[in-house]
Amino acid sequence: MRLHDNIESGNGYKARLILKLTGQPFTWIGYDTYAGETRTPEFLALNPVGKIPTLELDDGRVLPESNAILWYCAEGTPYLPEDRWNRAQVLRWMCFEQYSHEPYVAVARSWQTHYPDDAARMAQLPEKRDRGHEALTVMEGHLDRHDWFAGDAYSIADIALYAYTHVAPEGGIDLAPYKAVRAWLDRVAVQPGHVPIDWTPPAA
Ligand SMILES: N[C@@H](CCC(=O)N[C@@H](CS)C(=O)NCC(=O)O)C(=O)O
Repeated sequence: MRLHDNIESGNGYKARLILKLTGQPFTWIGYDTYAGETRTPEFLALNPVGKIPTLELDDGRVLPESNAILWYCAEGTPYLPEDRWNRAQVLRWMCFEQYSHEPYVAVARSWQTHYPDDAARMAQLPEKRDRGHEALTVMEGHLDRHDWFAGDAYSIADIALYAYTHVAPEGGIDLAPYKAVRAWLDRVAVQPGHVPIDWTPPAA
């Protein structure tokens, strides 16, 4: 498999982490998304949305969307539960991540890191951070009563939410008020096979 990716990306990290945890070999191909490298005709032929992560299977099929990649790579492994209710919980938290978390927590990080001199973006940053805190408050409420997001085990729901939560301070979102979230981040980071966001597979 070939993973089209960007090393800073939390969405890309989800794919890197599940491939590493499940021991699936892959070739890593990096793009500078800020320089428009995913908007070339060649890349758009691969993924018309023009975004990483994009997973290219050995038979030529192409799977975009980080959470779809998580699902595909985790099928048949302990990272995707078999129980019907717990699978629905995985999907529920992944939808929450894409609609109520990533657009704020990830965007605040991206803008603060890459566009600190862009007055229009900086004017919107407080609103992004506020919405990020709303998402973290929801997570704190869940993690106050549970160790994991879906059922009683580490799953791709945790990976989906870990990817941008653990780097939220890079977007000016302080995690100090979220004790249960911080304890969960620590639990994720000590899972066997865990790798940090800037890990890439050794070159073949
Ligand atoms: N919903 C997508 C979002 C992917 C996404 O936003 N990718 C960004 C990097 S994190 C990207 O490729 N941006 C480049 C561009 O839009 O040109 C997913 O979860 O994979």
